Amino acid sequence: MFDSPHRRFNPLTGDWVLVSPQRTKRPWLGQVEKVQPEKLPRYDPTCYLCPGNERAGGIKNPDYDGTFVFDNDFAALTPGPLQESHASDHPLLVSVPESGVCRVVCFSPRHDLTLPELELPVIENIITTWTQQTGELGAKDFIQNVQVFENKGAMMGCSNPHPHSQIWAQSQLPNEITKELASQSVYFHEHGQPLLADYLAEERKRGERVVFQNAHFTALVPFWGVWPFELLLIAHRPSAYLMELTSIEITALAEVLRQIAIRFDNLFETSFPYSMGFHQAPFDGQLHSEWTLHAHFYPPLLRSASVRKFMVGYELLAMPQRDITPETAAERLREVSSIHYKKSGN
Ligand code: H2U
Ligand code: ZN
Repeated sequence: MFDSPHRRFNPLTGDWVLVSPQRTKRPWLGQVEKVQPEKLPRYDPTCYLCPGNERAGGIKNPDYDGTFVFDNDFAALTPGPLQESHASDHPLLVSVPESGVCRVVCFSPRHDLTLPELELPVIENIITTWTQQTGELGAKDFIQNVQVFENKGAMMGCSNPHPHSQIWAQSQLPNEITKELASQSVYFHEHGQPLLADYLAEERKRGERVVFQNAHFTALVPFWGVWPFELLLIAHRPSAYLMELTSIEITALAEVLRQIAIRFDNLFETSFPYSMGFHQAPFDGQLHSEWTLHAHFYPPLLRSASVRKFMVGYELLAMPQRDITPETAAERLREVSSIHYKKSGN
């Protein structure tokens, strides 16, 4: 059915992606090299995230033993209610003020252990920290959106290998949330069901794009995925915010996150780079029955630890394009071992 070029529609954003399955057979002239992973120490005296070390600006980290949260020393947003007015003197030169809070969340004191290498209770603790932070920041009267995300790997612009994530909370909705809110609202209005709940039910019935699932979450390669091994992680129970998760659901989410990260690493036997983040409903005091808590994983690697997908010419100028189909990507992620390659000694 999907052997020839076609477009697929992303109902969450309204965007289209061009899929060219016939191109996966084209000859590859580039190098496919094995990248030797850098062996990191448990503690790095030069790391600004390790316990007890000094950060830029002179603040000293505590001797933390769980997660560690701090205000980003180079925050992209500054807190407080919007003050100055940006009255535009031309309709084509529009700007509005923005305010917010940026934080960094270290996963654990260990400089050398990434998400797939951490034990389940440590991952549960990370989720609990994201949840508490979301609750605290979302409750501020000048905050409308809380974006929890992780950039993993130098390829994704991550500045420090010490495993950490970030939270940017801001006073207005960013582009992706605006698009997803509009699509989910229209769908809910027309069908009386959340868009992602209906999508999830269909994907679980079909199974071909599902990578891993447990009783509370499903990770799948979305039908409209753009990146080769893109994943969408969807909550089974209708929920709009991390704070709605029960302790059982937090454990289930930790298991799915761990499984995704292990399978990613095993695919090319490398510390698999990606940007991931949770999409929660706006913090605007409204009841968001249309929203389903979910996370997106956008990994750039295509065929080895060093060969990545570039979003360049056609993608920048026209629309996203992919060769390997979401169905093939899902199959590959299902087939790899569920035990981390470093642990299994493969
Ligand atoms: P990455 O997740 O992209 O690596 O970003 C790490 C963040 O850490 C980055 O936003 C912040 C940078 O501003 N940072 C500090 O807050 N303090 C420091 O001492 C260095 C980096
Ligand atoms: Zn460190």
